[in-house]
Amino acid sequence: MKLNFKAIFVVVLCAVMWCTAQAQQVAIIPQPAHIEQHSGSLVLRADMTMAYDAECEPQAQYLREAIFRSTGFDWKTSAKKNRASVVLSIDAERVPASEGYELRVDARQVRITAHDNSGLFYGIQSLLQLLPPEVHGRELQRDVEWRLPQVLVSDAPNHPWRGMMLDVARYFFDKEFVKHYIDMMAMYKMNKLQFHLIDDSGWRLEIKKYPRLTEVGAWAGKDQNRLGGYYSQDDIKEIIAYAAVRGVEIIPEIEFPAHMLSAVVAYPWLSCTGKQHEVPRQHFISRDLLCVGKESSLQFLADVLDETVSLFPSNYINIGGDEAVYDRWQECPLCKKVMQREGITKASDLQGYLTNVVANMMKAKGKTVVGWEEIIQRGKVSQPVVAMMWHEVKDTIQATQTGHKAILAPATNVYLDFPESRTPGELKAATWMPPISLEKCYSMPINDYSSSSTVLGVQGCFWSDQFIHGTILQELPQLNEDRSERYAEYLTFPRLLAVAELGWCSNATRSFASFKQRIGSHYARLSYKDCNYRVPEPDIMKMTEADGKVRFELASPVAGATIRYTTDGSYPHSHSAVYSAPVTVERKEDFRAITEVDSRHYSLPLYFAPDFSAYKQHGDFVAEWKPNMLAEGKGTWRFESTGKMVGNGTYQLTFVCTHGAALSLGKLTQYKRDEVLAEVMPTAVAEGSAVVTYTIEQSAFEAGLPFFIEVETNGNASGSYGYVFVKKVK
Ligand code: TNX
Repeated sequence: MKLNFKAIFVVVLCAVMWCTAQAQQVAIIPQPAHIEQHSGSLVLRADMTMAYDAECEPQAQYLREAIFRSTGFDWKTSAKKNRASVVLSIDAERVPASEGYELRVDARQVRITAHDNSGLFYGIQSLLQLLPPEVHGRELQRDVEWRLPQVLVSDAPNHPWRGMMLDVARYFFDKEFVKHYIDMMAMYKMNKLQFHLIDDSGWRLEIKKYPRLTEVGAWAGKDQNRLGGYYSQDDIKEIIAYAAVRGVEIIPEIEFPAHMLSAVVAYPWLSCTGKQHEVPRQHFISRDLLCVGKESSLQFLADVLDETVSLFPSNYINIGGDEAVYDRWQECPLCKKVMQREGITKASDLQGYLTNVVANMMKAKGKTVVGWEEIIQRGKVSQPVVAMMWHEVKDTIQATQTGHKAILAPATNVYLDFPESRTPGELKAATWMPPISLEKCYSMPINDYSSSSTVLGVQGCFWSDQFIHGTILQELPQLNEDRSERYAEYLTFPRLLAVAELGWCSNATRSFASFKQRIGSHYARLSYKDCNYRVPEPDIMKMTEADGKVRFELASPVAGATIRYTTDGSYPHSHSAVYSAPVTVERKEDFRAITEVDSRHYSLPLYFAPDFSAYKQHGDFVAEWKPNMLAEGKGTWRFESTGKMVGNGTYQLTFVCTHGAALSLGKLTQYKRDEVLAEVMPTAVAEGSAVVTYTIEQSAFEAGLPFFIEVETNGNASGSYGYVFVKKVK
């Protein structure tokens, strides 16, 4: 037989090219502004060398260590840039955009040229993301070919502010976790950490002039059972230095006039009343504010801010300012005096006055004040400040109209303390707003940045009041180690990657479809970084309903993961059938499928919520009752309504009996945690008592608190089933 060598050669060549192409899929997050992929690659070796300008030293060291840790290659420094295999330089003329970089990989060399040190760090991150995921490993990885595709990336961020807020006040995350969080932000080119150091439930920053802030204010409970902690000034310096190499600026947040009960516990004279409180163990918004009328409390503020800004090199200082309730100021003779002196008529406008005083004080130190949106909404503030818009994106108009800047941090899209889904089995998290899926997070509207923009960028917020002191996490015995930290990661990832892309990319380069495709290979990178994440449910590529049957075509959202499924409504496990081709079932509720990354990491099953379209006129679904939830004769049924009646106004709650015995319903009581808010009788009963409506006037809504409804029931003896719906009518 005569072998056709030419044909064999072509086949082999094609196979090699196909394999290389498969392995070399470029999937950088955030998506670079410009990227050209060339054919060919470069394989890293132990005998490579690095050359760099002296000013690149911190980032060169970072790269050398990252490469050594995972590959074991101990690259030597070379003096000759044209001979070295990796060349790092800073050249602001060649790369004019701030934080920008150019990354070139050709057949013999990697070159990163950046505008500044941040840009250089970002070029290195893109380089690492071009290598196999093992490069992020914390120890030596064996049998990996460290192949880089040949590329030319030229990249710079669209928005100058790409932030995360970490709430270390409600739950104390230790120094190591904070560093890890910063490292993860930096991997995705985020550059600002708002460090929420103070809240009612804890004071976390050592202030030498006021030692009781941390001796007393950092701890809830007593003796060996006390919980909490704080950062010494040395810890802070260590965290700042760690962040600086990674281009992350740390902006300390010193909250006032509300959300600072921990300071009032330490020094009761700070408040108007002087009342002695305890550091709370649950989400709580203190009504005892910092007194604006006392010289001593203003001096305290000045001293604390002085010590804080001399510790943190950032040009910004965040003063919090959210959610104050002004009754105390209204009643305080000293505060009233200030109002008179300043010609202020509303107690709430005292906050604007205080913001101005502080903003002027900070300006003298070369610092700009940042705070929650309330700082520009309570009276006139003449010094330009930066407002963190946490309610609605459209409210940034207020900043434009008053000459301030703004950052988008809307709870609806970028509050990562909300769960991703309503799927049964989802870990508990904040409920005062609906869940935020990865797509919803990614789809936050944001305009492209220009130097005249009001909006400087975007900031994700990670609050920890919902699992303060482990109260929720005690329910998760399987997460025994660092459970709160793992849980914080579960909520933060993968959504942090979406927030990163919102800040980095222009609208022209941002696309959820492309992001979805790129993120698939990032889960492995997160794992090598030892970072927990929420495993996404399988993607439904196509669902066809025909002849009373449903056909599912699925795909794994995680590269390399397996999909397992059941068709009898049971929960899939590690021995369930592996999905390899479309599956047809009779009822879609009976089809369940999970994404299995490994035996310990898998998603929740796909979930199909019941169809409520027949009840549309009653509003949104709140709760469901079944016979086993109710007493046989007279009794009360209690259910949670958190997140269903967001904001003050008039609401109609409708109880619809769907089958079984119609219930007779009596008095309804609404609770905010333990406090009774309303007691009402039905306002309408229809369809032979199967549809009962109540009207509730809500005037005491508070974000972050749980709400409950309790209703008197009678007549479940023969079994009753139904739904509760809510509609806002005013
Ligand atoms: C509202 S957002 C708060 C925080 C809570 C958060 C919980 C904002 C400025 N204030 O105090 O932690 O809700 O989601």
